[in-house]
Amino acid sequence: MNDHLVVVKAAPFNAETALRRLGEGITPTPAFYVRSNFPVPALDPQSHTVAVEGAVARPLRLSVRDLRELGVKTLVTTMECAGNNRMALAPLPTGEPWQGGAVSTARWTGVPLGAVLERAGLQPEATEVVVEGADHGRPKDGPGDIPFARSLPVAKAMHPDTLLALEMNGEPLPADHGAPVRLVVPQWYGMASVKWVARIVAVTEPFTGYYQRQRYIYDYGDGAAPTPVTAMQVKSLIVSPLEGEEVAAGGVVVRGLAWSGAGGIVHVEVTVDGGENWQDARLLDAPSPYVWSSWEFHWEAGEPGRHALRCRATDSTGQRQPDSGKWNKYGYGSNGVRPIAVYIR
Ligand SMILES: Nc1nc2c(c(=O)[nH]1)N[C@H]1C(S)=C(S)[C@@H](COP(=O)(O)O)O[C@H]1N2
Ligand SMILES: [Mo]
Repeated sequence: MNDHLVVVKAAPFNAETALRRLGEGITPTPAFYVRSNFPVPALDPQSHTVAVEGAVARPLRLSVRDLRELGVKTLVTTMECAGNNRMALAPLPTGEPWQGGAVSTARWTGVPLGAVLERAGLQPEATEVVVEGADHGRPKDGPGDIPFARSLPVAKAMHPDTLLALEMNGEPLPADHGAPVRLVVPQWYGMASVKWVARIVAVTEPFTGYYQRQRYIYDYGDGAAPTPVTAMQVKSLIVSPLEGEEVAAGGVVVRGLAWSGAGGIVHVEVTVDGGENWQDARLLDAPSPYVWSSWEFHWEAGEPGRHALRCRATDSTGQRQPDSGKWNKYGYGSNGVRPIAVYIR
């Protein structure tokens, strides 16, 4: 598609951000990763409507203009696909073979989903809000032709920062990212941020759709009941130097990113000696808890040859990135520490 993205699947189009394009706070829109389960539905922003139904006092059908008139706000969030770094798990689980680039950050402008639910008169017996996209298809092990749909607990749906986004980085949403309206759920893995929103249904029973119960679940294969994938786990990565790169001996600035769906990053450590010593990296910014932090580390690059660099992050709740991500059947939440090989000339 362009030199910012590495294609993982041509149709439906799925691509991850080239690692050399990560690192600026906001990811330029053409470099933002794309993850779509089905072909992109062609929706006309002039005539498209969003139905709001189920356990509400006043069912609604809202045009994009009606939505905007409810009042928009803008926020910046980091979004990561739950399958990001699936390739790091062994044995490799089924699913798109994502390496590390299915994570990006954008500035979103939209209407709080809560404002829409309030306008519709959300009833007190509602427990979840199902958001359905206009895209559909037949997953191999699925129940036939189904739309992409996920539910949120009412509290998350009513959170003032859960947005029905109309704009991305100051422009109308591009088709691949859910035009003309998508959900943006800060701090949760990307599957919650339903694109091409067509229907919002307040329900009084737990939602059992395919993407709620058969996919985007943690199934550890130990016989325990699978649990739904929700918040992003703590993770960090090195964006410079990159895997395989050669650097001159002397002072090298190692740069990277770190994020967590549980809140801000308080600590990033780096090891350049095979894990004998972990040293603190310097956090360069303290953005909102919704946004990745960038960090840097001064490495005195000495002996010529191959060196393994590693980083690990700790978030404000004390969660530290594990040495290896916990294997699960569909390969979600893979947040283990990943060494990269760098060569000193
Ligand atoms: N309607 C719809 N919404 C969707 C998806 C989808 O396949 N269909 N994929 C989800 C997943 S798994 C992710 S990670 C994010 C990706 O959003 P992006 O393509 O804008 O990066 O969209 C989510 N929303
Ligand atoms: Mo995803």
